[in-house]
Amino acid sequence: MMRVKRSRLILALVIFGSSFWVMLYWNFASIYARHRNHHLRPRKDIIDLALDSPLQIDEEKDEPYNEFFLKRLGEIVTEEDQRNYDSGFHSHAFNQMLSDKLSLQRPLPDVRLQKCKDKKYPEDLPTASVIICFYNEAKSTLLRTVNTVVERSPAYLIHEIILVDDYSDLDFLKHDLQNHMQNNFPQVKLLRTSERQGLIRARMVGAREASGEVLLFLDSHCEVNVGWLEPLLFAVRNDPHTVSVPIIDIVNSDTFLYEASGLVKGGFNWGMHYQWDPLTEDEMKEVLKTAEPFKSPTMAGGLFAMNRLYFQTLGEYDSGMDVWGGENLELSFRIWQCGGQLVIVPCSRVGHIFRKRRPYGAPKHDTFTRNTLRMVHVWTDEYKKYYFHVNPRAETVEYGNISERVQLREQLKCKSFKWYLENVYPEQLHKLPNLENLRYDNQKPEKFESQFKTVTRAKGLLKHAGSGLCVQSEKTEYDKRALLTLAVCNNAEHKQVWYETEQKDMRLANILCMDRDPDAGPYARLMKCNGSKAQTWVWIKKNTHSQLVSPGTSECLVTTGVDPGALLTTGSCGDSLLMQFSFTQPFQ
Ligand code: UD2
Ligand code: MN
Repeated sequence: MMRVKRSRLILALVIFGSSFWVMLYWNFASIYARHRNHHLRPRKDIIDLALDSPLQIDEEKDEPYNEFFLKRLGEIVTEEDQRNYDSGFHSHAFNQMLSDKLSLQRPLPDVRLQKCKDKKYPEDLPTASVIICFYNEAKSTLLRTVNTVVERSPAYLIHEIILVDDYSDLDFLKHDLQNHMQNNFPQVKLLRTSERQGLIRARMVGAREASGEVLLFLDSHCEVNVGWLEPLLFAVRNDPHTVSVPIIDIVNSDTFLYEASGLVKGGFNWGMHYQWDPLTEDEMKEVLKTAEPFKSPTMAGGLFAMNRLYFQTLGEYDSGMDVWGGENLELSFRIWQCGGQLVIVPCSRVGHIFRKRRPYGAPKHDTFTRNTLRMVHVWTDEYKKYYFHVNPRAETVEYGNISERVQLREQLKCKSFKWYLENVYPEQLHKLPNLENLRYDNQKPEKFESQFKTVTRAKGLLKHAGSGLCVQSEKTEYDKRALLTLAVCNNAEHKQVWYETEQKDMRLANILCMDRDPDAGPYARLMKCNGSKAQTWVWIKKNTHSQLVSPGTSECLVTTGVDPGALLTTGSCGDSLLMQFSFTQPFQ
């Protein structure tokens, strides 16, 4: 009896012992493998081909997405560094000097939800024609876009990569790119427009040349992340009328740090600017639980996958739209109103360099407004009044002939914008601007011609409700970029007396305009009046107080504090006391 028990004990010990060692080995092996993957380096020959002075990276110590590494790499030591840095920002509005030093496929943090890492996709996914349009893109960012697509996608799913050069004039793009592609990326087709078309028509050129089942559009300064492709294609395969969008992570335009974006969906404000909206609590719970695609009212525009034939039958893009802007909302509304759907795929992550300004001009002035007008007139029905309400200047802007697009809408038997708002974007229905209850807290407009022939509607002190202080500037005529501060109210014309004009700007002493241009710095300031959106202000009356909204961004004027000297800026509108103002009669 004892003997039997003892031998069982020994057997158990042996089994336990050996499985312990096997497990230990597996653990180490997988940690090692992960470690190696983590330091996965791009093929050196690819780096060498792409960059004039390839970067030496110590694989074990340096991680190109690590903040300290990037800081060190981006250090400006010599005067030449400084010149490169400046000229890079000038031409591309990002840190080209740093980009040029990074490899074409640096390791990126895998920022997917844990659930995504376990998902499996069928092998018979549709193939993709990746379409990348560019105008004067920097060499390193363009090649990094192409290279990450090639290296981070299963080759059999990439039917082709189509580059559309929208009539760039940079040397490398004009002369060497074709050869470079032939030698290094044979799956790339390079097309050129015969004159500058703008990104919207350039994409149509690419799409018409494509023959893959799915069109996959990318901007020319992206880095696709691990596993990006399959979930996008899977969503389209399951329903060809579904258009899928990855989560667009942020490649910081100055530091090139890769930052994960939150789980948000696409919306818009009544200036018809795209905006990111939070998920509802239920949506968020569901996404965290399943990591499945979720519906989005709009898309940012640059990155999406769409069945090629569906893109055609849905009317491609509006070819009357120029250069930049508006096409993303147009396509979003068209998809939803004409029977399709738009989803964001949380398991697909693509980094994109978000820039603070666009580094290129347009042959025609302000294409955003013109394109948006085309969209508004075709798709938004009676709701267009809200657009004109926040953007009154647009009423006089010419937008060309839209009859073909109106016909398209009829032919596709698309639903109304009311249906869209009620069913796809109900949040926005609750936030309609109040057309009646605008401006003027306590006075009737008083009309008179100013020296600039603008019509003044009201004149007064801009009083901050929270502090009882008034918005003022010390120096008007002398410093055209003076900041605005809170100060004890007084009647000094050149410091605190504001004139609100028919053009909806706010002029101090009827001379300089209140301006909130994010490119000019973090605060509101005085500037020479120029009729821009940054100088347009609209009063919105809330229950007990008023807010001054900048319709360009839909943000509200807000103070940084309640003491004299606090600065003025803008921020997301809310109920904060710091955002409450009144326009009161002077001299009281
Ligand atoms: C966003 C979109 C962009 C587009 C735009 C609205 C993302 C990440 N980006 O602006 O794709 O939908 O909103 O129109 O959602 N380009 C040309 N020809 C031109 C001008 C630009 O080919 O005349 C290229 C450009 O090189 C780039 C792409 O079009 O690859 C988008 O331009 P962008 O990066 O300046 O636009 P972005 O990201 O500010
Ligand atoms: Mn872009």
